[in-house]
Amino acid sequence: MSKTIDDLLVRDISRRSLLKNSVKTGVAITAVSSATLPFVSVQAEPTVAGTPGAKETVRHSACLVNCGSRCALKVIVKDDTIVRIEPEDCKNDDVFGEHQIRPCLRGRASRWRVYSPDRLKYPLQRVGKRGEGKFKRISWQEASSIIAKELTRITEKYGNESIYYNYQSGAYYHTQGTNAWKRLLNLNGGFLKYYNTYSTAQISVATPYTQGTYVASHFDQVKNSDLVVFFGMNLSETRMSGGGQVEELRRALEQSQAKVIIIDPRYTDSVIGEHAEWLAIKPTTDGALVAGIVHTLINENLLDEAMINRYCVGFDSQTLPESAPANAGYKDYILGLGDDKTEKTPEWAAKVTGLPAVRIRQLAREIANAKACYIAQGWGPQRHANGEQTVRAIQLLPSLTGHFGRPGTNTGNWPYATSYGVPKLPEGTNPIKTAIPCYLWTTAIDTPETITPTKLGLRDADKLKTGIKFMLNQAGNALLNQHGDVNRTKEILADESKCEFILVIDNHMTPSARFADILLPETSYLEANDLVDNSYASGSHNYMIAIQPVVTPMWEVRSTYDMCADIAENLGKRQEFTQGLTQMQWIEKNYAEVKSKRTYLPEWSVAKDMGVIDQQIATEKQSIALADFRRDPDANPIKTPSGKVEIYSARLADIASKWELDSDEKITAIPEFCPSWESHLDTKALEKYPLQMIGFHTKGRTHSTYHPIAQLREAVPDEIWINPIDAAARGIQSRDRIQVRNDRGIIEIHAKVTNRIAPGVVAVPQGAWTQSNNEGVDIGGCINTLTTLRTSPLAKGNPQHTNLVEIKRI
Ligand SMILES: Nc1nc2c(c(=O)[nH]1)N[C@H]1C(S)=C(S)[C@@H](COP(=O)(O)OP(=O)(O)OC[C@H]3O[C@@H](n4cnc5c(=O)[nH]c(N)nc54)[C@H](O)[C@@H]3O)O[C@H]1N2
Ligand SMILES: Nc1nc2c(c(=O)[nH]1)N[C@H]1C(S)=C(S)[C@@H](COP(=O)(O)OP(=O)(O)OC[C@H]3O[C@@H](n4cnc5c(=O)[nH]c(N)nc54)[C@H](O)[C@@H]3O)O[C@H]1N2
Ligand code: SF4
Ligand SMILES: [Mo]
Repeated sequence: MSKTIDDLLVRDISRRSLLKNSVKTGVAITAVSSATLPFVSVQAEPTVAGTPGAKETVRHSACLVNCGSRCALKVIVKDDTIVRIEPEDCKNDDVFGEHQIRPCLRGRASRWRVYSPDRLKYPLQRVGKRGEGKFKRISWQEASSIIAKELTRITEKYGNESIYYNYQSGAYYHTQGTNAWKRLLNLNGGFLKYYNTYSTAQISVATPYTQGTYVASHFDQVKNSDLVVFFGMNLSETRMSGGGQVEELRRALEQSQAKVIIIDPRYTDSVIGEHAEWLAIKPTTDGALVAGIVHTLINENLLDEAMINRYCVGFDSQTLPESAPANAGYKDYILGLGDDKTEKTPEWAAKVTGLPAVRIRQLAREIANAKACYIAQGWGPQRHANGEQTVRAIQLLPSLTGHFGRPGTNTGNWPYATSYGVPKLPEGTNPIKTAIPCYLWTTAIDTPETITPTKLGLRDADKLKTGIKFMLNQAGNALLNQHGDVNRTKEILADESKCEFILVIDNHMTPSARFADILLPETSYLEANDLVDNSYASGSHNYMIAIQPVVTPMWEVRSTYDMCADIAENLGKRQEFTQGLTQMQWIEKNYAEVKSKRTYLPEWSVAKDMGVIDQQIATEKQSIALADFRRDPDANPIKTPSGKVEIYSARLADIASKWELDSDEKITAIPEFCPSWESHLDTKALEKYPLQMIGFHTKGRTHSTYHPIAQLREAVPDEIWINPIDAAARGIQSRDRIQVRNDRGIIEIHAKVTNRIAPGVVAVPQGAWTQSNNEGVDIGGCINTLTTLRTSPLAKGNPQHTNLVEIKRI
């Protein structure tokens, strides 16, 4: 008889284990109806039962989610139960680098993730239709053997290129998780690769054409700036850690008191936190704003063209490559001498962007007259259908105005972190070289023959042999929730003749987990051992944290290191996988490697119980991007073919002539503004769906992680932001329940009527768990029910912020 997850959680547990677990956590027996599962589940307060007089002890962990930060957690435990979570102590909060790596509201709430009724407790095998959410409990031995058999069967039948490790970012372990799985798959002969990420597809593909490599100055440099211009950069929500960039920027601004201007369709928390001026731009139009700015700079003689020609090619016709047609430079484009014969005056830009022409002119003068202007873009502006153009246009501004390679300046990009340098479990080498853009995995299941190099960006092969047949989804919810077009994705996944096997490993019964054939429960990071680096967004601040299980891992949850070792054994490769080491021994080995370079560190026997072991700040030299290039561009060329900033890219001109593009798509040699499909300039689509809808990364979650925590849902409610003008036209008030629709689906969500969003634009916090009602309406309010599987022209990246919708009150 098939069983639902309710049966498993409630009825299948023996009375004995039920009692044992409920004593331990107080929540294990909470019933979770599968009908309400993806939504907010009722949570019970973990009760501290057991030994009378038990003492509180302190244990150390870290929050390993993908918010770019990495916060140390001081966990107060009593009788093997987490009582509360505090920030770690610090040496001296006044000193940058000795300061507190303060966790945000999510990290502080993470005991609720551990004790959530949605926790996966045992290995499960699907018994109903795929996606239905019906599973039976199996043993770890059975699970390992089934996985090894399927891996062997599918590899033998279709080849290793049919095995796929899906994009994911749920837990940045060093010795379990991703590295363990990839190590296992590599031992099995490899797997189909992907390139890009859901975060930065457009910026990572477009940047090399203009700047050679992606580089940026640490925010610390803002201490030397007098002006800061941010395009869609919302550090106050996306970098909330005390060990992250919001803290670095705050300290730098305190020193320089620089003026901050933030260009964003929303008046974000950062506008408030940075005392900034807000310019409410329409989504997808930053490239037009840049053009309007450059028009003013030319018109008012504010550019040093000799300087520009020293560092850049393709601004004017003098520096165009030979292959370029006449009048193909950016200056000609701006002055209306290019193909489109349109002068990019501030008045032209005002019509496109929604910003006043007078403010565009003023902004140009402010940037030109600044002593050191720090220009950066978040990744929201590029997560669009014309994102590549936006990226390159913003990158032009520092080059044209000379605000690069000097103290207080930047490159137009968002800096990463200087990492501390903690090693990871080696992945091994993947013999398969073929790679697809990560957003196209659904296409690689459904219509693999359509993925070619010139149509959909296939790399290192002319076509795919079979498409994806085995899907491995570890610590990710992009099998459904975080991917585009949820309704279409469900159909593709449900077809068992296409993708034949789906393995999911998670902590929670997420919308993706429900599509698993085998579903495995991993430890949460509060139950794991590891040694971890600061993450990619801590800026110049870098550090190393030892994490330890703060409580005994509950139920049958396990580290994926041990799971992979067992599967390897079934494949006859245990020794090759482990090299005779336990996970703990790998951790010790990694520490020894770090200590060999930093001899001042304590012995591991001491370090393993310290939580934060060491904190450092990058040197000034590491902090200013392009400093050598600025000083002497001939001696220190950047990594473009010309060695200079390529405003005109001959490589892009070549791609544009060879790739197959749709009639509404464009790749151009210079970063001209290309109106986007499904934007306010797509007049045909606009008739049916008159509002532009963007998503944003909310402080209430990290993507979909932390979603089922009721306290967070109450503190940061999921609401769609609507301007009062658009709300009044539809009779909508704050807290009204509304439907948002387009051809791909319908979601329900509460309204937030606010002047904090530009008219004509609505914004939905991304990451809410999708949940369909009987009519197919997503009452969970997941934005990806409305997003598209179409990709951007050059990067073939996810345009998840480019959507047109209509809304109505229910
Ligand atoms: N709290 C929290 N923090 C996170 C995450 C999270 O889920 N929650 N996710 C982490 C991850 S993995 C990533 S990749 C980063 C994401 O960081 P980003 O990609 O930068 O975050 P977004 O919120 O998507 O976009 C940033 C801002 O861009 C604005 N924006 C959207 N479209 C446009 C446009 O066309 N032009 C301009 N000028 N602005 C635009 C949005 O309103 C938003 O305020 O955040 C990381 N940090
Ligand atoms: N519409 C829209 N969609 C977006 C975005 C957007 O801006 N708009 N942003 C995109 C971006 S930038 C990103 S990076 C992706 C992120 O997408 P994902 O990488 O899928 O991130 P999460 O949704 O946080 O899913 C992480 C999963 O890991 C699980 N997890 C957490 N800890 C552990 C652990 O220790 N072990 C295991 N096995 N599992 C664990 C969590 O329960 C969760 O299900 O989403 C993308 N999707
Ligand atoms: S979600 Fe990010 S900022 Fe918040 S505690 Fe975790 S690592 Fe720190
Ligand atoms: Mo991301």
